[in-house]
Amino acid sequence: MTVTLYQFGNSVCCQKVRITMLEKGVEWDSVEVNLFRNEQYAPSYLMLNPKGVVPTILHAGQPIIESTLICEYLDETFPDPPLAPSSPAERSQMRLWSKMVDEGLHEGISEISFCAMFRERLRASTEEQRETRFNNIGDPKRRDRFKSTYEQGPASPFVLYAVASFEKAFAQLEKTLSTGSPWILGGQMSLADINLMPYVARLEFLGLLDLWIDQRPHIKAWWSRVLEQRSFRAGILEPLTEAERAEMWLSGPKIREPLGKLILDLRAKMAALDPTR
Ligand SMILES: N[C@@H](CCC(=O)N[C@@H](CS)C(=O)NCC(=O)O)C(=O)O
Repeated sequence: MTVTLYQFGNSVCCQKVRITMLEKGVEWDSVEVNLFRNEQYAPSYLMLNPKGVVPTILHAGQPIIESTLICEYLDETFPDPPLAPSSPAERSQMRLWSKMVDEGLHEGISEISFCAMFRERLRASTEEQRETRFNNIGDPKRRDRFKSTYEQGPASPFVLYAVASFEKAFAQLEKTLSTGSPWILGGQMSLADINLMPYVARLEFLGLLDLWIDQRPHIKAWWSRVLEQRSFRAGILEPLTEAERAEMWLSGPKIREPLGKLILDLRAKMAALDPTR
């Protein structure tokens, strides 16, 4: 039975679902939900995904939403090769990594991407178009975040939270990989690695990744391994259009200096709290 993926090109959550399907050898049909044309709020799409976000998959007549849950669904439905460890204890470790992505990095990358790219785009639109865009965001918390970042750019507290969640995740990743394992949970790549890949890739495409990983050799080695994976290339690199690459590559450097400063300030504060770090 075919899988239908409702997606939008450069969306990080769609990228991790594509990598999972490629690892599994699952073929899919694609339906574009154009986020810039607000197609995520079309009543027919809201019937599938009441949150009005991508991705959604439709399989055996059943819509499945939430990218982390979609990847787990795919792993259970198409068991070969397994992308989750067999022991419950290790699976709970894997889900801790997924939670870190879902509860911190996802919001973080939206903020950083918004600050670098979409802010420019919104600036170029009319006051009326901007208000419509903000009013269309159903979740008031999310609306406040985007408004704050639109108005204050890298000085928005939400950008600081974003920088801090990546700093915390990368510190944890470096420590985990320093045991010598090639992948987060040991010798096999798992959903823990896959869930992180699009978020690290976005920082790379924005030309900002080195700000976090320059002094973290184990992450650099992990990242080189990721770049060699066929599923990563086919799921993230190849579908990117020239325009998407150019937009990321040209806009990231505009926020590089303030972000670099935020990271250094944060590290200084952490070191003052815990001099053994
Ligand atoms: N927790 C959700 C988050 C989904 C999400 O935020 N998707 C973004 C694209 S990466 C989206 O559809 N945004 C819609 C919008 O900006 O209106 C998941 O992992 O599936």
